[in-house]
Amino acid sequence: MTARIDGREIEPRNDETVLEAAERLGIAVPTLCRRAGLHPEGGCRLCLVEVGDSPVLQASCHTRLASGMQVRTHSPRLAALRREVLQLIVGEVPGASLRPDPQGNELERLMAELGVDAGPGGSAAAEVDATHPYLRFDRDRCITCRRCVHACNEVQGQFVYAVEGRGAESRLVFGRGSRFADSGCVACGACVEACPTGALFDRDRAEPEPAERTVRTTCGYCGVGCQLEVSASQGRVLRIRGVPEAAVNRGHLCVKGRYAHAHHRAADRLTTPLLREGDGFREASWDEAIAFVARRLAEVHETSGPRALGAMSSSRSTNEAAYLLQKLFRVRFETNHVDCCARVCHASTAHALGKVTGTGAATASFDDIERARLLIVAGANATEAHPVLGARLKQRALAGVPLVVIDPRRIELADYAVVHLQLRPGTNVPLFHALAKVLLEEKLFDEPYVRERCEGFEELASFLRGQSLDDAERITGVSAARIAETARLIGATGATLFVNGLGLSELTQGVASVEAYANLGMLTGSIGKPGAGMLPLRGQNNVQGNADMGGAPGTITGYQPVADPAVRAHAAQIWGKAPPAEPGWTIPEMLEAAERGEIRALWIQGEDVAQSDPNETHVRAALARLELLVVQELFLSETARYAHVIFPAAGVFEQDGTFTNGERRIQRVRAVVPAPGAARPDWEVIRDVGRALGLGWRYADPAEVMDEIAAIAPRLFGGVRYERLEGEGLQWPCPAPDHPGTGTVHAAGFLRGRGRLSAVPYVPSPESAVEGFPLTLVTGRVLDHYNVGTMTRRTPSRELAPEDRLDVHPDDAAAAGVAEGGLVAIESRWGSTAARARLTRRVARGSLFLTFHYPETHCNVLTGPQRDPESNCPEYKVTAVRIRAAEPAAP
Ligand SMILES: Nc1nc2c(c(=O)[nH]1)N[C@H]1C(S)=C(S)[C@@H](COP(=O)(O)OP(=O)(O)OC[C@H]3O[C@@H](n4cnc5c(=O)[nH]c(N)nc54)[C@H](O)[C@@H]3O)O[C@H]1N2
Ligand SMILES: Nc1nc2c(c(=O)[nH]1)N[C@H]1C(S)=C(S)[C@@H](COP(=O)(O)OP(=O)(O)OC[C@H]3O[C@@H](n4cnc5c(=O)[nH]c(N)nc54)[C@H](O)[C@@H]3O)O[C@H]1N2
Ligand SMILES: [Mo]
Repeated sequence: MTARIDGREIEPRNDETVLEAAERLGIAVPTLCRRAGLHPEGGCRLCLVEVGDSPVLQASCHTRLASGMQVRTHSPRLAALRREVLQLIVGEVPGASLRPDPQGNELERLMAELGVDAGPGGSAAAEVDATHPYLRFDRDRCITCRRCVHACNEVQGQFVYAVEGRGAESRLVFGRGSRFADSGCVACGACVEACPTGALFDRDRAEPEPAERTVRTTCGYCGVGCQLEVSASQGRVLRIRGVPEAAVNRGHLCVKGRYAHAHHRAADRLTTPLLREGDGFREASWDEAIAFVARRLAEVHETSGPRALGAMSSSRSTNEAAYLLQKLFRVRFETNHVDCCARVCHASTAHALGKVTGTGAATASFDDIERARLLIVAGANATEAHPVLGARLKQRALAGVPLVVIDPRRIELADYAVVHLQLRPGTNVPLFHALAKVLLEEKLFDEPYVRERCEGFEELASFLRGQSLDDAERITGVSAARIAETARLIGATGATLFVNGLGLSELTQGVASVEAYANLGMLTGSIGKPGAGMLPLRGQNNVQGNADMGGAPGTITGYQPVADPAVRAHAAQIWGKAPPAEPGWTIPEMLEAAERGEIRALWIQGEDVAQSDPNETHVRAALARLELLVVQELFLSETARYAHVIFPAAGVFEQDGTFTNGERRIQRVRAVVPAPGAARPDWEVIRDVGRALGLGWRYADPAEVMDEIAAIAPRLFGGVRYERLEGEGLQWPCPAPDHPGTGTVHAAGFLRGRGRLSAVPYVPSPESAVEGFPLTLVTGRVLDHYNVGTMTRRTPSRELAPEDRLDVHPDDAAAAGVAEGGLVAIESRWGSTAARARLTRRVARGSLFLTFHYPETHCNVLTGPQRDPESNCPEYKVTAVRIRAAEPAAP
């Protein structure tokens, strides 16, 4: 039976409230405390409705619509009541009349609608809390509707707010502190989005300037690929919001995506091409700079051959730029020396998953987080490095889905986990094998799946018989009992979502770690199923895309191996010339060759290798030896200082193109503001250099480049066209114009045929027992800064994390005579630096944690040359170090 709302028929749905049903009919019921997607509060009394003949009014946000119900949402009686209620609410907020909201807000709109005026107001009782660089709180506007409480708890899971007192005496407080600055707020902005009165607002909301335009685009920071609504005026980004309906982020953002945008207008942006002159640079025209680069590259090619040139495409820039750069080097300079930052990032993950499944990308999608019955997060600090996904993981754990965290540090997610396996850095392989051993021995694995879909089972089984849990305990530091208990949890659940980060990749055993992790994915029958599978959290905004495009020495666009004659023949048809057959060098190999003088010319697009690559002293020596270094950059980075030519680049808000996120979703990037000065989009400049080299490249816009990408790699991108990328983009593989894209890969069988179980032996890191260097340094990230800090340090985020901190366990600190905040000298076999100490039990005894966000610390002088033998990924996660107090501890 149907129900009726305002006389209109409606079929009640499970769990739908009267208010939601009314919305479905397009009927707006006024409310101030309820917000779609959040738990209803039911406190404001504005959404009361009449039900049947009952004299008792019902809160529509709390009443389920049942069949046969007759609801009236608007009547003279309700209107009078709502006016009265709103009048009372407004009477309590002097701010509403004192300070009109420049952006307008829900309360003001409702007052206008119901004909309620602000009345005399009152005098401002409180000062606006302006202690946070991005958020503000104006108590005089707060109606304690608790929407911010719900948003903070239910979206981000940060639990910053509480309401103290009752009735008219109630007030919003910051749970952990009296001010924003010490509230534990992570500045995701969910509360600001939810606040109906403008009591919580963004600092840039106070901006009186109206937006000239608002453009949907993709965030330029991490590989989540959140969709942004960017408002701009006069060439400047004013404010950023999440796109509410976006598949990836559903309106949510993190501190960087939402607030850290000021870098685009930094005074030291590169605005004109620069040519080296003596120890410095002189300005040049585009024509001169492009002609110079074309001529010098051609000279090096002619005199020293293809092996003397190389390129690194930027994972911060677009697919179209990455595609053209690798094409330029492969076609014009006949070299496969092209690579990208995936090398120093998830190269091991991609290599291992490629071996195991047939493609190196995630097998699952972000939405599988909500579908999963068990979540395992290994070596990924998601709440800091992928905060929007981190928040979703946290919400699932809060909802009771078991979460297992595997990390040497007690990261925030570990606080929400049912099990935290706090292994020693670099010991993933024996830990994962031990888990697999228990699954096999106790017959807790998915036998039919393994029989039908996998190979290598007998080998793995006999290898695991030779392993012991006691050895695993000794090596990893995790007790055998803990391991067995965790394996039983996994076995009892079956299909599981296996999330991973760099803690599996950036090791000499990176590939082995991910192979052993993927064994668990196959033994549990997870790969190819919804709510399960392998979900590596990719790093940069376009690192997935960069590798997809062929930013790798062994594969052209679409992971097609250069060694395959059929691939070369197909490429020759489209490019007019085949790439060479021999795979080129990886980034570390290119830098070593440069140091030897074998590589003479390098083109580095938006990657600050002088700061981000390991063993910094040698990287700098390599850069200094180059005869031609071309750098495409936003800023004079540490690397750009070594350049002979610098091309000023348009940044994320200034160019059109596409990025591909960590779930293989190709999304549009759109110019919001013009690039400063003469800066130009990367792809355009590469095209023009190609033209200057006689390639006759015509591409008028990035969409034309995408058409060629579809043609050269039809199996993955054949159906990708710009027209199809409006809205939520497309997840590859998307082989045909009518193909909807692919959320779960390998559903119908592995791309490579059978999934490959791997009996990989454990080889300890060469840094694991170095005499005289007793501590293990782990390097990685914190929430507020991004990689080498070029961008976030040019925003108010600087105030959130002004300087680097070395995380030290209190016992290790005491042994070294180091106090909280004291300067610590850190030495490895490769170099030394210093940073201030933060004493914390989040790191285990014997290990330390440091970021690479600060050029002052330049932590990569400490990291060594070791890397995974198969993926060439450096071992950033394990370095043997020693520490001592660099200044006397306070008495
Ligand atoms: N705020 C912020 N977000 C970022 C970035 C940023 O710089 N700042 N960078 C982006 C990029 S490029 C990337 S690649 C991603 C990286 O994202 P993540 O991979 O999550 O980041 P990391 O901090 O490098 O390291 C992840 C975790 O690995 C753990 N770990 C270290 N050694 C081991 C080990 O042997 N085994 C296991 N199981 N764990 C270990 C560390 O303790 C750390 O918690 O983040 C992206 N997002
Ligand atoms: N010790 C240690 N070192 C590490 C890591 C670690 O965990 N520990 N992680 C490694 C990882 S995972 C990564 S991905 C690397 C990252 O290392 P990088 O790639 O060097 O780091 P980013 O800060 O992302 O810097 C890229 C540069 O791109 C520029 N840029 C931004 N947008 C654009 C654009 O559109 N066009 C152009 N041309 N330039 C642009 C920025 O100004 C910046 O200078 O660092 C690695 N280094
Ligand atoms: Mo990365």
